[in-house]
Amino acid sequence: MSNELASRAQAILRANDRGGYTIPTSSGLYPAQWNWDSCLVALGFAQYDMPRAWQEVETLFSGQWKSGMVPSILFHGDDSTYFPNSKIWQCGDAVPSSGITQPAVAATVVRYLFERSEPSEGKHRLTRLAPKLLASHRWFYSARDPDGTGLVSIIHPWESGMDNSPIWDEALADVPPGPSVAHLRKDTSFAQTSVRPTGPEYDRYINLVVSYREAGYDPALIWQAAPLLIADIGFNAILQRANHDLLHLLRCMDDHEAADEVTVMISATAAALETRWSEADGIYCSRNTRRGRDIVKPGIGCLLPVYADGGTLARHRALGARLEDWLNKVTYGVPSFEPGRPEFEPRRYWRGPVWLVVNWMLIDGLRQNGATRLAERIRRDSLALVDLSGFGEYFDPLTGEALGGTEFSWTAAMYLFLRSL
Ligand code: 9WN
Repeated sequence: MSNELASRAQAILRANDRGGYTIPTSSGLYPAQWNWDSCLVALGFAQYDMPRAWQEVETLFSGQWKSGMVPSILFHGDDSTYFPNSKIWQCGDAVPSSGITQPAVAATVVRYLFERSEPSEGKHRLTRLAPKLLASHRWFYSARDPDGTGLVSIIHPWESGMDNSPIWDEALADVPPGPSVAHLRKDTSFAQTSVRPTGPEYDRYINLVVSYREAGYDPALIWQAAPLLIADIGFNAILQRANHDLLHLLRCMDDHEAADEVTVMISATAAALETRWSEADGIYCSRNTRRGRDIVKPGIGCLLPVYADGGTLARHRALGARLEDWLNKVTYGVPSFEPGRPEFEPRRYWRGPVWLVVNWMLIDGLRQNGATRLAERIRRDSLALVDLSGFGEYFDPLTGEALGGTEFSWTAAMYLFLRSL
């Protein structure tokens, strides 16, 4: 572990700081505030500047919609190098934003900050944030699980944060492509086309945006008509973990009524997650809610119940064994999709590359479940990747090469955070 790399990581966070929020990379690829990036970046700031860590999350919540939804992107400034930018989305209550959300890591991060802050400072910050966190969890269940199944559905692959995972392939193929947007894409000017989502995927991503814009971003209309609706295991596991952390925070504040409400969410999701375990496949399966079909594909999200703490110990062991098998097939873990499968592409975005933010979730979950040796293996791989290739957006699990955007905020933050563990 090098102090020089830690200084570089801090320099990246400084360079990507836009005053109260951090853009994912200064390369032009992502010139706005992203939801889960910001929360995870706060874990990096927390290693040396706690007020700045809090501020990152507070700025994100300044863009929360009245409905409770926290958008996936807040466009605070010039967004002309991004497509689709605020002109395409045409929404946002307090701040121009996207009209969809991202994985619910905020409560988990706020708990981390709270537990490491000076008590009166932590309490002061939490008192302002807790009602917002609660509103966002309420929104997840009311807007995205109106039938009360215990599992929320995403309406766009971008909501998962794992944009082009093979998990979405079938559901995305059902989405009409709409007009080609190849000439409007900006991402491929900043990163190689071969490591980004494909043209047909992008056309559908944008066609989904247009259909939600036309529905006025109304949750009820979207629930009825969304061309893509998926109850994803990874997304629900992250939410469930955040439910547990939110419950803890509410108890610390003696807010028993709100704590009871979150307990109900936890019970419903815990029961529902267990129904998604497939003994035959040895994984938790996502579900195509729109089609009423299981998605039996081993993406990294299927391992995240270890982080949610929702499964039984036996299943955690099975997940650990599966994870170890993946690690034995690559040089650096953890690949974002099971190696050896036909869909596995080691260099293409969420179809195989390693992402340190998900590595952290697995490390944390494994440690909680006593699998410290495996957790340490993933932590070592994560730090070694940065040592070898720098602060890329994601990494080839076979060669360790850094791919996508450069000088990436969440990779820098994870380096600082993981070296502290
Ligand atoms: C769409 C910012 C974001 C991450 C996502 C990652 C990628 C955006 C894009 O970049 O998604 O939200 O345009 O490709 O998949 O996880 O939050 O870093």
